[in-house]
Amino acid sequence: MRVLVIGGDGYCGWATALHLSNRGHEVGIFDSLVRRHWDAQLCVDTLTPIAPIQTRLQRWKDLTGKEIDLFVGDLNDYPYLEKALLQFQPDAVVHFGEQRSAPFSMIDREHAVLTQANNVIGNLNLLYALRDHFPDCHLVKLGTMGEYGTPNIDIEEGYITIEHNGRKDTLPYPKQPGSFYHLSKVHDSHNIHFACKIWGLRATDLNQGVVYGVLTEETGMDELLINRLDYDGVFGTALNRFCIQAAVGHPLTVYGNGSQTRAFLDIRDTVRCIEIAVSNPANSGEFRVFNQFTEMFSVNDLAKQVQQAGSTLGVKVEVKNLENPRVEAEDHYFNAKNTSLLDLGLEPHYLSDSLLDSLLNFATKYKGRVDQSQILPKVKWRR
Ligand code: NAD
Ligand code: USQ
Repeated sequence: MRVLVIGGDGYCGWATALHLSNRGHEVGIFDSLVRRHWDAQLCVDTLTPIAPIQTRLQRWKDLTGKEIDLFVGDLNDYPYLEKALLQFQPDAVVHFGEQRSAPFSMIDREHAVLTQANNVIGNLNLLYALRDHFPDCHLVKLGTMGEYGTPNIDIEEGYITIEHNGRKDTLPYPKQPGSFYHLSKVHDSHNIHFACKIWGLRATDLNQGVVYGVLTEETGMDELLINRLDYDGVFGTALNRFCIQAAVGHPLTVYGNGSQTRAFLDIRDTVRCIEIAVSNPANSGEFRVFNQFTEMFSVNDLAKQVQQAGSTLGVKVEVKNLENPRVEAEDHYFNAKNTSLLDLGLEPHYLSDSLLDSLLNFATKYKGRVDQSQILPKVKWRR
């Protein structure tokens, strides 16, 4: 299949583009490279030294003989988007190309507006371009488990059947997101659902949990293919941050009492889930929703596991409970379904000691690049 990966220079997108190319798909990357720019603006950097996108792609070609087309442009530049799609002729578009940090979206009004304009309008542009030129193309859109929030009932995959006053219907699952970023994903989901209904587009919304890990089969093939690994207080995510904190001897930054629970998956499962979604397209007019995660952990569970992995490597890991910079429930019910991708053949990589050891070793290898002043959270949700 011809698969265009939007956001293909990012953490999930880069690993996915290489994986799909390795599996024999014709892959194109569309990316504005704005994430590298946001890092520079915030004075933060990935733990791992990532090569320029052109160098990455040249190395991939030299190693495997496989060519990946590159389109450097912004989803919000509609004429460029149309031109790229017409040139590439996709069968499927995988859309990762958004501002994806909750703290970034909560810095101030400008960052909230930037996040929602970038994400919601970019996605809407893509929907129009598909309607006008590729109505049969399968849109695989990255959503987030955070769209659901933490309701006091089980979380279903996108829809819930409700009986009310003697009548019954299957309706979109209620959304209670916890940041202006997570809200942008809810707005995207609504727009995609509506576009499928009125124009007969086909789409899969992948409500992904927090991704951890750095190595995939492909990105591990060469230093020039190395993936990004964020650890700073804005773009770094929980488990990845904890491993890097452990490697540099910084106490693990547990926000609040640490009982807040989230859904997680290994980046090796991210790339596989996308492959599964691409290979099993939604029907025309269908807005399909899969919950993309393999396990649920509280922040305390993660901290304990990193502590244990540290002790087997002789590293003493301290944990520090910080005042929670976010407004979020800490003690809450959390039980989400994730059977759709498993039914389609996903074989999960569960969080294990060996993964934590290798992540810790990886973090130790690059620890000289860590700027400790970027570890503590600086963005607060409250006024
Ligand atoms: P990332 O920041 O590493 O990558 C995103 C890429 O999209 C960047 O290369 C950026 O330059 C590009 N981009 C952003 N806006 C663009 C635009 N308007 N036009 C073109 N390119 C644009 O993020 P990631 O961690 O790889 O996340 C990818 C997607 O997966 C996001 O949509 C995110 O919401 C979702 N997701 C990520 C995680 C996670 O833990 N990392 C978890 C769940 C969902
Ligand atoms: N947390 C800590 N300490 C830290 C970092 C985070 O306790 O140092 C806590 C947060 O308070 C939160 C949880 O860990 O309760 C998850 O935070 P996170 O920063 O790891 O993840 P989040 O902000 O939810 O965002 C990430 C990605 C986002 C994706 C989302 C999936 O950045 O793109 O959408 O994970 S999910 O969480 O399922 O919505």
